[in-house]
Amino acid sequence: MLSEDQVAFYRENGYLVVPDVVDAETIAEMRALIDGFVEKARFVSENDSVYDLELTHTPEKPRVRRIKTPHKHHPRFKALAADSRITDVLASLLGPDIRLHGTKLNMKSAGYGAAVEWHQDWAFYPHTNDDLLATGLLLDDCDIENGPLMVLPGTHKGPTYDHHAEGRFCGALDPEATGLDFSKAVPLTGKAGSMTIHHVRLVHGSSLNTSTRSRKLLLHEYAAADAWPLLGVKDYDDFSDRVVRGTQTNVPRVVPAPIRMPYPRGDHEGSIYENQRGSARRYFAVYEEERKTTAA
Ligand SMILES: O=C(O)CCC(=O)C(=O)O
Repeated sequence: MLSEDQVAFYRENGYLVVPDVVDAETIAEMRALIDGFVEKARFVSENDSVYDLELTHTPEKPRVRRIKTPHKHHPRFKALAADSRITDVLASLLGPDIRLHGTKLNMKSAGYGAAVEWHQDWAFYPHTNDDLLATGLLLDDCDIENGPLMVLPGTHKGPTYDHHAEGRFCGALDPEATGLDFSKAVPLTGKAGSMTIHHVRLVHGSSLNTSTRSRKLLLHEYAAADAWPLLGVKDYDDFSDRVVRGTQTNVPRVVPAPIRMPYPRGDHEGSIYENQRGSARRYFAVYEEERKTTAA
């Protein structure tokens, strides 16, 4: 459970870092599982439903940028997303009934871990109310050099920015058009086992990993169970199965919040990394090796 001060801080700023949420044994188990996934990426040459590959990936040197929806690919990931060490913390922010919206594991490997441009998760999946957040379980120690998640405090109370380029959804906002002061961004650093929390409307991004250490961040997106997705429910059984705490409801709570729909869809669908290839203006640096590959 969070303290009253932590809840007040989250409501005001839109983020939190909670230390020691999971133990060293769980971290070691997750790392071993991930190493197995990366090893199997040798046999994959293109992005698919499991892997988002770095542009410089080869079978000899497998380079995984993201494991997509890990909870669908291994029961241990699914169990962790429903682990009460995480969901009990979130009950202080979302209420007792909580649904998992999605999961992703962003790898940010040493030497080539790619940046993620500034965006609001809300631009990807608007709901009937905005009681949604994402947690980031730090599977490695994370400091300013290995590409921490960066957030702009208080922006969860502001507008929903346009995440389109040339009329198509690109999953990134135009840093110049927003007038936001990115020098005020706060890096969410901490020891492995800590958990970051950011509100669904908070502007965030993250820079290159310029260190010799990896930065694995296991992201879980959660919604209050009475927040229903405006893009619709494709599979009601799966939707209900994703209630990780409390009970399901078919009575959505509707609260006004600024919304932009992520349509028309972008040229590069599949994950935020693919989406953001369509963004016209970049804020974060790109590795030279990746720049050459994109240009080629
Ligand atoms: O990996 C990160 O640091 C940021 C990831 C993120 O914001 C996202 O995948 O939506």
